Amino acid sequence: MQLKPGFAEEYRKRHAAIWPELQQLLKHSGIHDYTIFLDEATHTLFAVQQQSGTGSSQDLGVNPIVQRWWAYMADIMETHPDNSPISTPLTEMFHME
Ligand code: RM4
Repeated sequence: MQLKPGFAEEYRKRHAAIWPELQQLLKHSGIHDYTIFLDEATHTLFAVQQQSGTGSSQDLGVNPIVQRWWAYMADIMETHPDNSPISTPLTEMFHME
């Protein structure tokens, strides 16, 4: 995902206060060990998560809680017209248990 320049602290602050209902939805959807990193040079947000359900956090856009969260975050992120974050799925190149 992509952060707008200058909003790193605001992004961190908002996520430190993530809505309990969103956190509960993510967990109940099988998302855990979810971390988001920032490449400060390019403002790229790299999200990594474990998925024990049928999809990722980005597949939850039909849920009103996620729609409200995406609308809340849209002022500091690069988004599609529906406020969903513009994101690029990455190709796994190496994994070691
Ligand atoms: C991110 C983005 C993701 C959401 C996390 C919690 O900024 O909105 O879609 O899963 O926050």
